[in-house]
Amino acid sequence: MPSEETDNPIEDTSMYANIYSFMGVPFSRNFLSDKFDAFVMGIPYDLATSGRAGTRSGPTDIRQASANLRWEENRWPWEFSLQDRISVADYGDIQYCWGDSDEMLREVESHSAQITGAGKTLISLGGDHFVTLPLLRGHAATYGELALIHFDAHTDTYDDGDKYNHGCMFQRAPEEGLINPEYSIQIGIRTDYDRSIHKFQVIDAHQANEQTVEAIIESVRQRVGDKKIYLTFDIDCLDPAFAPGTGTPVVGGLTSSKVLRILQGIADLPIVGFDVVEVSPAFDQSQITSLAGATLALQFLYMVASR
Ligand SMILES: [Mn+2]
Repeated sequence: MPSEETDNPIEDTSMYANIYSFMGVPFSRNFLSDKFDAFVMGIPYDLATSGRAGTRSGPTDIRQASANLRWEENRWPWEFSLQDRISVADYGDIQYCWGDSDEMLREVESHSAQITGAGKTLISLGGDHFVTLPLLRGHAATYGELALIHFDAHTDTYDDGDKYNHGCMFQRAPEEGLINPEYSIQIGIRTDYDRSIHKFQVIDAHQANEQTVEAIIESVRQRVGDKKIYLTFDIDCLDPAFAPGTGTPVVGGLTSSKVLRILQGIADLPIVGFDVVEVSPAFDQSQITSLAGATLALQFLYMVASR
């Protein structure tokens, strides 16, 4: 993994050769220079998974699937070219001793705090959803308490005291003062949670599938107010038809078309950080899920570029 700036020496927009970085952008960790506006960072971690593991391979497979998206100069339906607006680098993957979740937590928090502290936007590729906890710590260190826009089949507000659990982050994050549930919204939920103590607004999967894109966008805008926002996207928000390659799939989810339209409709909100998590290539078919993950990460970059 490059530890200093190295411009990609290979000018190749091929969809099948020289596939290393996300969208073929240069590898760089030089967040202090003016050269780059945004960084895409991989977190190959799956030690907090409750069910099927495998998300450590997510960043690599998402990068490879992103090659399918390289040829299109103006990504449809955006009416501009990403590289005309912002400059993006691939930060590579976070490294930690295998098995050492505490080191992963420290590394992710440190890198994300430094990148955002330098005024750069960070798009992170999981990894299981537990990686969002140190990402929120890093972003909150720069921006203070955030609103959360959370796409998921699960609320991830469970806390049975486990130290490492990819279902506990949004119980812990408010306790740590990283996010405020009163300004936060969860979309696509279709698993049980304790409604008597739940402080997040929920648009469950049935509601999200019935409501118009415009109505969902309006609910998000109302909820977040004028707070700065972190957006986390568990790929299992999508129906398994659109994202089979994930650890804890739940049927009855959203379509990829609908979430792309919702995201485009909230592009102007002050979202300061993004992640897409829980892509598990070993359970994927024909890279459907990795392509969905890559497309979402590219959508996040276009959202940033559209402002
Ligand atoms: Mn989930």
